[in-house]
Amino acid sequence: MAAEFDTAHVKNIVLLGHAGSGKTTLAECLLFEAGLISKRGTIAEGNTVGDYHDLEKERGNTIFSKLMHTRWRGYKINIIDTPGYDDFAGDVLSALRVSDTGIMLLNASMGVEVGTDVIWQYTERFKTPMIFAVNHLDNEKADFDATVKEAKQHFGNNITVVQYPLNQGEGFQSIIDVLRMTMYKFKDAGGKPEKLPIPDEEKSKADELHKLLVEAVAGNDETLMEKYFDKGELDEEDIKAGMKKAMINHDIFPLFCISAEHNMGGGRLMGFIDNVCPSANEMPPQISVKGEEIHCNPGGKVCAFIFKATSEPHVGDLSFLKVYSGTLKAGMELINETTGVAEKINQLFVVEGNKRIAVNELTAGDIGATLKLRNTHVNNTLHEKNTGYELKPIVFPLSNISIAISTLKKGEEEKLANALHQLREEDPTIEIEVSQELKQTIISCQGDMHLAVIKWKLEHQYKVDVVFSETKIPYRETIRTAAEAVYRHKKQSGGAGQFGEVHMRIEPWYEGMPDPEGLNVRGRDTHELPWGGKLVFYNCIVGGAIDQRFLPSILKGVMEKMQEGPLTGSYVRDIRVSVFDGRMHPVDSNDISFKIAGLMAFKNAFRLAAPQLLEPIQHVEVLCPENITGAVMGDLQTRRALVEGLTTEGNFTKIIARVPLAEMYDYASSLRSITQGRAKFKMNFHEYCPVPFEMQRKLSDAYSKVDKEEVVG
Ligand SMILES: Nc1nc2c(ncn2[C@@H]2O[C@H](COP(=O)(O)OP(=O)(O)OP(=O)(O)O)[C@@H](O)[C@H]2O)c(=O)[nH]1
Ligand SMILES: [Mg+2]
Repeated sequence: MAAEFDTAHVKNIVLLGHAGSGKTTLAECLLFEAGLISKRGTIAEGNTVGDYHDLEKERGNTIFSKLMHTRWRGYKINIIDTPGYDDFAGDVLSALRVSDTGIMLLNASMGVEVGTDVIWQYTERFKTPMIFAVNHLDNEKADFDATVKEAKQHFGNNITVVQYPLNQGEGFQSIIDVLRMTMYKFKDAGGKPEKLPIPDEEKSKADELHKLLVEAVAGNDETLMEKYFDKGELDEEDIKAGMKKAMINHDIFPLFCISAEHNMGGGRLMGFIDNVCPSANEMPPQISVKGEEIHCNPGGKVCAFIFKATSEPHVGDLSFLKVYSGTLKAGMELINETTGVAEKINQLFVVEGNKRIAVNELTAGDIGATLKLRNTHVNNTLHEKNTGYELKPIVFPLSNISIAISTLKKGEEEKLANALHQLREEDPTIEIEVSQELKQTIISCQGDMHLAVIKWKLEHQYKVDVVFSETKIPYRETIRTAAEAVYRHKKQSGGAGQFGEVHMRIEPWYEGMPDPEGLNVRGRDTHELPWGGKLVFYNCIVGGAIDQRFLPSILKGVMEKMQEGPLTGSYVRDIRVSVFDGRMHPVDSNDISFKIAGLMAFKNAFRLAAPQLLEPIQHVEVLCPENITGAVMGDLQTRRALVEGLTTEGNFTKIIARVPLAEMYDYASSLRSITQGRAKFKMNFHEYCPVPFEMQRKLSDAYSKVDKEEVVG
C-alpha cells in the first residue's frame, strides 16, 4: 500500500477560533461532505468524530487537538481541529506549526472574541495563510457586516469578502459568492446547494464586492494588474492563482460564510481548499536551526518533525509527525537530531479522530502518526543519516497558574510522580517542580480548565486520586537595622561537655557597603545564596578568642538558620554577619557547640534587627474587552495591585500591573468568572518587596505557633 497521494495533492488545514465558534461542528460537515462519514454527529449528542474523548463529551468542548483526513476530488486534506479555550493553546500552536492553511471561525453573533485575537497572534508567528469563515449565520443575532467590520479592525484590510449571506438569522439559507458570481441556495438540511443567478436587487452589491476582490488579487501581482487594466476583469483561473500567491504572502485573507450546524457552506469551502489553498510544497521551505533550506520534496532525504504525542487508552500511544522532506516509509531507521538516538519507524498511520489506519509511507508534506517512540519527544526532528537536519521547535506558552499537588492516599507518591512525568511528556505546557523550599510538588499549567483536565487524566487514566492545595508563597526574610547578640552554648551531661560562645553583629547587606565600624576585620567571604541575595561573612575575632577552625562551624550554624528564617521559616537573604568575639573551653569546645552557638546568636540578633518579610511581586498583564475593563480593574484593586499602565489594543484594553503573588492564587478562575472567559492574562516574577506590617505580623505569629509546636514535639 503505497501513498495514494503525491505531495502536490496533500493539503494541511487547521481549524481555529474562540471556543464555541463551531470548529468541531464544521469538521463534521467537511468529513460528511467528503463522504467519510454517513451521518453528521453533533456536539449535543456527543457523537462527533473530533470530540470523542469522554471528557470532551462531558464538557461539550474540544480539549485536545484532533487529526482527521478527508479525500476530496483527488486531494488528501488533513484537518486538525483545535480547542478554542486558551488553556489549551499548546495544541493550537503545535497544529499551526504543521498546517499550511488556517481557517479562523468567527461567530456572527459575537464578532471578534478574545480567543480570536489571541489565536491570531499565534498565527502571525507562523505566517500561516488564513481563511476567515463567518459561522452561526443562522443565529437570530447574527450580524455579518458588524463581524466583518470588527475583523478588519483587528486583523486589517487584507480580509477580502468572497461571500456574504443573503438572509442571515433564522431561516438563513442563501450565500452570494462574489468570486463565482453565483448564489448558493441550501435546503433546510444543508448539503449540496442549488446554484442560482444572483437576484437583481443584490447585483450591484455583488458587483461592487467582486470588483474589490479582483482588485485585491490584481493589486498583489503586476502581471495580473496589467491584465486587469487591459480587460477590466480577470478570469477565474487568474483569480485563483493570484489569490493563492497573495494568501501565502499574507496579502489576502479570503472570507467565507457558513452555518456549520446546518451544514451550509462547507462544501464550497472544501472546493476552495483544493482549488486555491497552497499545498505543502507550495509553501516557502523550512529553514532549519542551522539555516539550511529544507524543501518539501518527496525525492529528498527524509526529515520529519514530531509535533504532538498522545497516550490514550483506546487510541494508544502515538507520536504525531509531519514529513517535511522525502518519503517516510515504515521500517525506516531515522536519527533523532536532538538526542542522537536512532529510531526505527516500525509502523505508520493516517489518523481519523480516534481511528488509525496503517499505511506504508507518508510523502513529503503529509501528516500522520507512529507508535510512540521511546526516545523521541515533541519538538524533536528525525532525519535520514548524514543530513543532520534540525527543525525549529514550537515555542510553547509559559504557565499561568501554579498549584500544589499531592496524593489522596499515602504511599502513592511514586505513582503520582510517574504519572506527572507521562503527562508532561504529552503536554509541554505543563511544568512540574518538586520544591525543596516549599516542600511541595508544584504543577504549573495554563489555567483552571487545564488543571481540571490534568486531574481527570490522573484519576481516570493513571488511577491516582489527587488533591490540590494552595502553593505556599516563597517569602524571603531580611533585616532593616544592625543588631548584636551573644550566645553561649553549654552542656554538661556526664561525659564530654559542649561549650561555645559567639558574639555576633548582623547588618542589612547592600552592594558597596563599607567594612563594619569599630571591628578589626581579619577575613571576609561572600556567599551567593541559591535562593537569591547574599550572605557576607566577616571574621573580626581578636586575640584568638575563638580558634580559626571553629569559624566554618559558626558559618554552618548561620547558614542553617538562613534556610529556615527566624520570622516565618522562609529563606533569609542579604545579611552581613561579623563574628567579633567569643569564648572557648579547652576540652568541651567542638564543631557542634560552635554551630549551635552561631545559629542561636544569629537567630537572636535577627529578632533584634527589625526583621522584614519580603514577598514576590508579579508582573501581570491582562487583556480584556474594553467594556469590562472597570470590573477587571476593580478586582485587581482588591489584590493590592499597583496598576502601571492601561493601553488600548483594538477593542481590547491591556492592563499592566504589579501584584503580590500571594494575591494571585485564584486569579485565573476569578478572571474567567468576571469576564465570562473573555479575558486573558499572563504573569511572571518581577521582584521581592516588603510585606505590609500587619500581614507580616500575622504570618510571623502563625509561624511562631508552628515553630513552638515543633520544638515541643
Ligand atoms: N446555531 C448554530 N449553532 C452552531 C453553529 N456552529 C456550531 N454551533 C453550535 O455551537 C456550539 C459549539 O460548537 P463547536 O463545534 O463545539 O465549537 P468549537 O469551536 O469546536 O468549540 P471548542 O471546541 O470549545 O473550541 C455547539 O452547540 C454547536 O452545535 C452554527 O452555525 N449555528
Ligand atoms: Mg471543538
